Amino acid sequence: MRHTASVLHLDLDAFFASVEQRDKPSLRGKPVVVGGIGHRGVVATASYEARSFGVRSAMSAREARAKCPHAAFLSGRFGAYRSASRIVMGLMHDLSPLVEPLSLDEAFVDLAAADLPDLELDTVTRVAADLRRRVLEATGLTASVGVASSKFLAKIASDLDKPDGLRVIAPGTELEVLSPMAVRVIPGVGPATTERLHRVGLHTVTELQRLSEDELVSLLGRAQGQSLWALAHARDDRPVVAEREAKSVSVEGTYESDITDRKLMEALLVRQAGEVATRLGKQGLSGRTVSIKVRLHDFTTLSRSSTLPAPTDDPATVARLARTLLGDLDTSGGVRLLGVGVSGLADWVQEDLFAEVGGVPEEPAEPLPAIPASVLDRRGSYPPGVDVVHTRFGRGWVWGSGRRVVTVRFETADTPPGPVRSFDLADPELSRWHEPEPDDEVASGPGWGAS
Ligand code: TTP
Ligand code: MG
Repeated sequence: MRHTASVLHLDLDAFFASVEQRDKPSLRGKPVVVGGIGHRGVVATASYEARSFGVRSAMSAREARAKCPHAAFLSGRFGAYRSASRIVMGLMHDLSPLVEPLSLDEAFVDLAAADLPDLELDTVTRVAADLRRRVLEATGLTASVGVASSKFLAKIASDLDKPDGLRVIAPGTELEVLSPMAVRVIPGVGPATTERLHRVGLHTVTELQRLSEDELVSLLGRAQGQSLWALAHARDDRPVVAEREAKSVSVEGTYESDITDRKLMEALLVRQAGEVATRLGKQGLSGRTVSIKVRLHDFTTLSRSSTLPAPTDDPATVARLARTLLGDLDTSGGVRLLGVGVSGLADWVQEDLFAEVGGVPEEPAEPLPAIPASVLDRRGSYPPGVDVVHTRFGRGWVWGSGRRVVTVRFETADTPPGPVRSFDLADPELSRWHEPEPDDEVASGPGWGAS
């Protein structure tokens, strides 16, 4: 714990749903649910209006529909979420070189590494308010911000006035804020530990504080007991760790219907590996680390990577590693996104690498299936919420589709709520519209480009 409130935590409010309300004026102030909307779908997030009906992240779409049948159920637009995230992360980097992203919509900023006259409460409060204002101006999204003397308290603080809140916990008052809270606010206290603590009558942090460190260790084991004891006393010295610069070249694809056929997944990875290798070749680059990214039907996103002894730009090598990495993942529920990336880039290739090291498994003998055109062609597919453009009516979003009819609401972030019109699914004047992404073939971070 520091003597100054110099750790800032920012978390965007109802992130995916807020991006949807920003870009779809007719949904502002209304219940919106984003996630897998099919029969096995799971809610990724819900707008605060939908939350008031009891809709929550990770709930099944079916339950969400029962609780809030009049909500707009949208399938998600990751390109739009990614570009909003990039802008917000950039604003935090403008403030301090030490930014630690936790997810697309959440990060810690170390204000002690920022160029500020001092770290007095007035100063950090002004800086936090400025940051919230800049985020709103640049993205149209509200962020909740907390500032405190440690990561743990800063994260608690950002939740205190959520949504659209700002809370600064003055150094010296940490225990006042923390003690009355429920034990589950402590990182590492999940449902199982909460249940265990409840069974011995421990519900609040105050109650935890009455136990000695040894008592907590005997209850929960050494590692968890010690960490819980420290956090219950607001002791947290974890530093803000800046994300490492990780240049990469990557390709990914999202698929309209979940892919369950393992061989088809492998065929898609092989195709993407080829595209990644082509991009590497064009830029005269090679890389040591091959990664795959898999988003399951319930929006859980997994990644796996494997590092070679020396850089490669060989499509077959990238493909073989990607297929091997897929082998470690349980994809039986189906996947909606696959991606292949190469990082650890160098501007040279070691020739004939695997003749020497033999580090990559042999190509499996079984041939892969051809990829059906329908998997790759998204032009004729209109899940609810996606952006479209009509040659005469302009830009809009899919309100619903079925029985060969697509219904579109013609509006964008910059227009008033717009009219709804229906079209034949095969109408040649109607097509999907994709936000132009910045040139991120060589991107910072995981840097997944679109395929
Ligand atoms: P959160 O910050 O946990 O949630 P949120 O931003 O929607 O709402 P708030 O912070 O106001 O409570 O997660 C950020 C985004 O991550 C969220 O908009 C959607 C996505 N997400 C999932 O895809 N699945 C999940 O289970 C969760 C919790 C979030
Ligand atoms: Mg959030």
